[in-house]
Amino acid sequence: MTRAGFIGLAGRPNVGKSTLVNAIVGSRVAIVSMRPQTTRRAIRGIHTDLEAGRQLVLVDLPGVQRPRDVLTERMQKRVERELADSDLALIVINGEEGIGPGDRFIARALVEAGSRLPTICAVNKVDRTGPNELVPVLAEAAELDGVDEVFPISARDGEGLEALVERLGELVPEGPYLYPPEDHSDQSSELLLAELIREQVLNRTREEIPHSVEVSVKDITEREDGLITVVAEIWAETESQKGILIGKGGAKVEEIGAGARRSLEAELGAKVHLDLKIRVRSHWRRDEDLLDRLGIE
Ligand SMILES: Nc1nc2c(ncn2[C@@H]2O[C@H](COP(=O)(O)OP(=O)(O)OP(=O)(O)O)[C@@H](O)[C@H]2O)c(=O)[nH]1
Ligand SMILES: [Mg+2]
Repeated sequence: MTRAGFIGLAGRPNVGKSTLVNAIVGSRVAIVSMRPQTTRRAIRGIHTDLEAGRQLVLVDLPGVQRPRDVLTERMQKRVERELADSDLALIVINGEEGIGPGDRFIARALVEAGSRLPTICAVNKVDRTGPNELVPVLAEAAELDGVDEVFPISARDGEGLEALVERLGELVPEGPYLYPPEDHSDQSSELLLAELIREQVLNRTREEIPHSVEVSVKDITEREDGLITVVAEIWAETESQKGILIGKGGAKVEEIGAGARRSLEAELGAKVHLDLKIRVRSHWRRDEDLLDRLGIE
């Protein structure tokens, strides 16, 4: 009998949830940045171990936060819904910073949601902590409301991941696979490519720009000689943001475009021509219909 289940990832922004999902899946399904609130949708990363007969569906979620606008409100609601539908909860903590009120709030909220999921806590970024700092964090993590077990890990280095995956595999229920074993994610290629472009924007801009930008892929076509053309739009909320994104003499958009093209080429394993336009869509973060269409629901 195989085992398979949904594992909802909960944690503050920036603790390394998406990095962890990519590391367990073994391929890039979710984008990562040093900015908080990188993830906007629920992305399912799929790890299937045919030999062991188990499939982990890791639901990467936006970091838990206090909503500020329709976008973040939707993100927060999505987190709650997804966790309620999961078989297990995986709370991710930043071991370098230690446990704070935000982490306690998340643990308590999971318990109060009532479903009483088996809850594992992963203390991440242990590559940044010395043993003397780590021991008290692990002890505090074990004391968090509802937490059953604690695993020290480094999503970046891979330390501790085998033990964590092994345990998650034991905890998911018996049942058939939920996705075809060869799949890594449930995202469309349009969405994955748009996210890879947005990742370049996040890593190459500052202040309010990362939060104000959304990317939409309009078209992907492959020529006979293998060249893939990707047509995409970067949306800013104001003309002044658009100006920053374009940069002096177009320098910024060129830099973003070059980085994005390399990232798309690595993902697609082909030469890419990226047709990138910057558009203003005022208040897209508050436009309910648009957010629906973007799959941020
Ligand atoms: N040193 C170290 N850095 C890490 C590790 N895991 C993640 N990071 C870094 O932490 C930052 C945030 O990582 P993400 O995976 O985007 O974090 P997240 O929890 O998904 O963030 P949101 O989507 O904003 O909620 C990035 O700069 C990562 O490279 C780790 O194990 N060690
Ligand atoms: Mg993330």
